[in-house]
Amino acid sequence: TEKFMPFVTELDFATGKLNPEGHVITRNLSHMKDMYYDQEAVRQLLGQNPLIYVVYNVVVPETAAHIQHCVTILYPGKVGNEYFMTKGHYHEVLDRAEIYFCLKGKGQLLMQTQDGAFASIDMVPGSVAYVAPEWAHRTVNTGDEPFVFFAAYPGDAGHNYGDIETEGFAKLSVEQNGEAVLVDNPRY
Ligand code: PAN
Ligand code: ZN
Repeated sequence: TEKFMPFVTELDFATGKLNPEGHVITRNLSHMKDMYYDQEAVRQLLGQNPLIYVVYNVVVPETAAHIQHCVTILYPGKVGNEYFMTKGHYHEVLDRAEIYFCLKGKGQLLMQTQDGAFASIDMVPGSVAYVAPEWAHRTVNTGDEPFVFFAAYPGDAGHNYGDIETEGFAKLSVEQNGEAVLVDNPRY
């Protein structure tokens, strides 16, 4: 069999972009409108349909032998008083862990398990967070500049968005008096 050859991707620290860009995923509000709590605020913002995040994925085979890696640029903003966030997911192969390394901006990493545990980690440049096996994960931009983080995870992990689409996360990250606070999700 052919050897898979080593290669390098350049990450621009100023923007978070990868070169080559790889597989690019963009998420606007319309891609995740049901995930925000304040549906009236969603309706008001949908005309403008803001870009919420972009993911640059280095393309490698999706097998256990490989390590998927990517950069997420999560833009600042709010829907009502809820901060812009990623969709969030469990890995399709539930016990596949992940590392998140914050490069720029600030945010929160929200995590939960199927048996009801919840955890959150504040991320600033230099924070290296370990998403342990079996934890769903979502990031939130609590700052006023792009929140940029690098991620690496097993090649066969896959993404399960369905469970989060139906259940949401146990906590919402909202601005209260200029501060980011976690509140119980009334719909959870
Ligand atoms: C990350 C996420 C990325 C976007 O690379 O996929 O930040 O978030 P969603 O996938 O939840 O939309 C990761 O956790 N990969 O496994
Ligand atoms: Zn993941």
